[in-house]
Amino acid sequence: MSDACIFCRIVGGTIPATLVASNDHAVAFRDLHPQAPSHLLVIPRRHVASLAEATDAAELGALLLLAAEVARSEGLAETGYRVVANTGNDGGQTVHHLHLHVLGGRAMQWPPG
Ligand code: IU
Repeated sequence: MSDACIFCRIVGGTIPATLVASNDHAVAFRDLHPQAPSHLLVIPRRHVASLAEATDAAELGALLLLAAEVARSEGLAETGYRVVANTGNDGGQTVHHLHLHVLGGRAMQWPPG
């Protein structure tokens, strides 16, 4: 937990967010600037700076399972969706607390920009 980290503060409840689901390891909430009709972020409760620093397989599994759970609850399981972990500068990561984007509700393009 880091007071300087905005996502740690969302986990701690000192910054508001629209929470949609959680499990022992992870919390899911709506992205403040949605890039698709459904755009959620799934983050570990623990501060992990990025996927490159992740070491705990149970934690990563819990993140992915929560991503699939929120995709189902958003009604995306039939049509499909995208899960993205922007990692580091070239990956486009701007918040340095590991997060999975869950995007759906429209057809995605490939390759991403
Ligand atoms: P990125 O992969 O690190 O670029 O994604 C960070 C995301 O966090 C981005 O989509 C922001 O809109 C989102 N976000 C948020 O939902 N709430 C916040 O308080 C902040 C960023 I700061």
